[in-house]
Amino acid sequence: MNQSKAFKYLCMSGLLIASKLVLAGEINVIVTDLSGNPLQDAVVYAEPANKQATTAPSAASIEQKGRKFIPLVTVVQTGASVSFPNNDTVRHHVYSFSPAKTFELKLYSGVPAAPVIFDKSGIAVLGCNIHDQMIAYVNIVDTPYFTKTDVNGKAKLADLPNGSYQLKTWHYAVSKENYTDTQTISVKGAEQAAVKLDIQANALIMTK
Ligand SMILES: [Cu+2]
Repeated sequence: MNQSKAFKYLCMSGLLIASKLVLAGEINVIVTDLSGNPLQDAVVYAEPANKQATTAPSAASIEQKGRKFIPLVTVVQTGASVSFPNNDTVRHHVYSFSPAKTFELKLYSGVPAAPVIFDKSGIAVLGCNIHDQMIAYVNIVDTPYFTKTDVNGKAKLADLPNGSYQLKTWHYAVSKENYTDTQTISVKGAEQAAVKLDIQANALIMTK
């Protein structure tokens, strides 16, 4: 390779690296109630306008401990398998009657042999037949770009290819059942979004 060719080669690889950096967009989201109080455990996800090559869904786990489901809210991509390890000394009987996923894990201790596959998008509400106070939510989404808000109501969707997205936000305490806030957002770099949800304050569950 002569000098000018080597220079061209260097320039091209530099451009490749630069274009990769530019392509990695993100959305920083803050979710509050109508009075501006931050909402923890809101599910935030971005659906690309142009469907990307599908990414295999990651598995998840919802533990039972202290007669609670941990975590309270889980978000998975459609097709994900979820295991339900029982780490209590009492037995649990986990079920969901939700159309998004109807299933039952009859009275068991330890880890059930087979995980549950959440093969349809939507929201599944989980309960336990023995312990009425036990509740958990699984939001099944058709995109690999999803997360949950932290205690400050903040969430970051990172590594998004540039383009147009439907940014969707859901919270289990929202007044209108299964309401999902939707806004269109164009991702070119580090984007910001604010979402206000009409929630029932008395429906908030303390996880700490
Ligand atoms: Cu139970």
